[in-house]
Amino acid sequence: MKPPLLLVLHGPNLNRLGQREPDIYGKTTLEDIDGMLRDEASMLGVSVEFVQSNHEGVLIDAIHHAADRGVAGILMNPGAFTHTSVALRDAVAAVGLPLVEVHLSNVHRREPFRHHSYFSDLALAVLCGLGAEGYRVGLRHLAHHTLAARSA
Ligand code: CA2
Repeated sequence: MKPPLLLVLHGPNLNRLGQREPDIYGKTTLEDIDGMLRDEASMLGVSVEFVQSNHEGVLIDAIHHAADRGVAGILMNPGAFTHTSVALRDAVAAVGLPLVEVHLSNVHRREPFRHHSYFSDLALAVLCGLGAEGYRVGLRHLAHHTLAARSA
């Protein structure tokens, strides 16, 4: 049997990680995070694919495409779209894939407009404030959930 395929989605501006605002987002680059997740995925027995986009429609298309290809779950940091995008939320709800939401920073310690997420009530789990480690924990949770669902 083929290993389950998980999609990691990175929202707007996350391609600049490690280049600015290290006090909030840390010094780790997006390439570092993807590399760490690739290693973690091979230990967990899952495959991973990565998409980063600064464009809402590209992220929506990636979610639709994931469902059409039999992707088993999504690990997503929607970036600022977390707080603004009904359209991206609707895409996640429409495909019904298991979602884990991750944020590098603790959004609840920040400005009030970051306290609401359009995704949290759809998510299996929400991780925030753990920095890059949150992605690792999130991937692990999603992999265990997916593998358990498959053998049920
Ligand atoms: O804490 C997170 O992971 C966020 O999702 C990051 C978003 C922010 O809008 C959310 O409220 C919380 C912003 C990502 C911007 O990333 C940057 C990276 C380097 C330099 C500047 C921004």
